[in-house]
Amino acid sequence: MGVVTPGFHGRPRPHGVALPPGQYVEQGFPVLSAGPTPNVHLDRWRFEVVTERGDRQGWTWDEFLALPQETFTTDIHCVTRWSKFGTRWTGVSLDTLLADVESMADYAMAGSYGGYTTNVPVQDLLGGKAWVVHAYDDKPLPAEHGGPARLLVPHLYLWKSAKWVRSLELMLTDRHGFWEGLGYHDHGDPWHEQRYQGD
Ligand SMILES: Nc1nc2c(c(=O)[nH]1)N[C@H]1C(S)=C(S)[C@@H](COP(=O)(O)O)O[C@H]1N2
Ligand SMILES: [Mo]
Repeated sequence: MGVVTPGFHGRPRPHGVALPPGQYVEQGFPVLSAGPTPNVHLDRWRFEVVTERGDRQGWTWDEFLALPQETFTTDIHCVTRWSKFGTRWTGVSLDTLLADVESMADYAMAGSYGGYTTNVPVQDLLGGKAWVVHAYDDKPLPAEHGGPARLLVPHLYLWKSAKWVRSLELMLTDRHGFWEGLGYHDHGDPWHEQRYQGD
């Protein structure tokens, strides 16, 4: 019928089902950065995977864009208690980026241009759960939200989704990233309110 219902966005959400505990729904898209927004030139951009043996596999911007791309819609959840429903992204699955990488590692450290780091279990990066994204709402990802490209692990709190991502280091033993070293959780599952170490 083509009827547009004002104020209605996305699929119906039974009360309490899609919002993790302690979160509220945010209509805007807040920017949370621990430092200045780095200016990353596309001709010098690289994304690199480093294994526990020191083997490296990297992509230039053109090589990265030539990989199979996925466009998907997902909810995101920030530990500062805002959640945003129905965000639309385009990027490359970590399943694709790790397909030819030989590793026994259970842990990964994402590293960003500008120096931010965050640790994520490898299990949370595989199985269609994580991407390196370069478009938001079908437009190039704005720099303040992590452009040219950011990690997106939407089933974990958003601090795990490193903006301006540059590398993924695979590790046999876990280490703390930036916020984890300041007391935030190593896993960060919003459905289990894993906000701080010990939660
Ligand atoms: N490189 C980098 N990535 C980062 C951060 C940061 O400070 N630097 N902040 C994290 C935090 S705490 C959150 S909540 C999200 C915020 O993403 P947004 O600014 O696109 O909302 O980015 C995460 N990724
Ligand atoms: Mo955050």
